[in-house]
Amino acid sequence: MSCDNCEVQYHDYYSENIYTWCTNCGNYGISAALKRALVATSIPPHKVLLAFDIGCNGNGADKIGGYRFHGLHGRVLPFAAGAALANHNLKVVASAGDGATLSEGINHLVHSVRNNYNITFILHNNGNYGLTTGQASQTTKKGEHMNTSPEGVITDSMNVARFVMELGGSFVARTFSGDVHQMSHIFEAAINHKGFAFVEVLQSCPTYNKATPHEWYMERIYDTITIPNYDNSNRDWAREIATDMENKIATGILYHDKSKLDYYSQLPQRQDIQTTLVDEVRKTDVKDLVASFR
Ligand SMILES: Cc1ncc(C[n+]2csc(CCOP(=O)(O)OP(=O)(O)O)c2C)c(N)n1
Repeated sequence: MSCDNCEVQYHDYYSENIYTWCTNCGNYGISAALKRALVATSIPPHKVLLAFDIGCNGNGADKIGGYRFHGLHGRVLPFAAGAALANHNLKVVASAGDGATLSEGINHLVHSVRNNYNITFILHNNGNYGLTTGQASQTTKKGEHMNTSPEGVITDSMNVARFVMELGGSFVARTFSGDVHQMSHIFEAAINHKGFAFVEVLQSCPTYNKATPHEWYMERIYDTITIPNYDNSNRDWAREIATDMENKIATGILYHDKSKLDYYSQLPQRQDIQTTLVDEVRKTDVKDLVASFR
């Protein structure tokens, strides 16, 4: 569908490709919630770029309509940020695993948060490197027995939502792959946020992460809407509730700073310019420049 004013429907994001994830993988729910959020925000497929990292999460790249990119492990964020800066008429939603994001790509996470690029980032946190068959990641629980740590993981697990808050993230949410309803609403809010919207999805991995199955999360998660008078513009409060990852795990939009300006909006040289960088490059004749290298 390429009509700008047509009503966006769920089947506009349909893909005929067959899913290859394991039975009960959290990626099914995440993929469905993303489609629902794109429909709810009335974004037609030709107005969105869905950028995927490498991993089980990335195998969702051809299971959805729209412009899609499937890149290098750990590098989805610089690609997504570049696309958003070059063409701010496109909504950009990037997805990646915890392995990619918190190891090879952690520098990109840090600077994407700091720069507040106008993108939505969905972290598929299944607590391991799924596609390469269950090595420990930075969010694997301490003590868990994994393929590369048969005696148990000896390092502390990382609290990534708190990490992003400490970096000054403007939108920090946490949700659960088993709750498509909550995920859809959070993705929708993230897409509507102007700036870097970080969404951690606690994802069950039934094949390789035996410590935190679907049921483990079901017994522990709660929604911040159940906290009386919870104010998600209060960063100290958000930090406090984001800390516990063992007993009572907070989900919802944990922190939201609506006043922080995104990167592009702060560039004085781009103020009042209606064209995108993509338009401008298209209009530039580079023949002479190229000839100068011969
Ligand atoms: C630069 C690079 N490093 C490593 C790999 C190998 N590799 C492919 S998928 C993967 C694990 C992915 O784990 P994660 O990012 O957590 O995503 P998941 O599969 O769990 O969704 C690795 C290490 C690669 N393809 N490219």
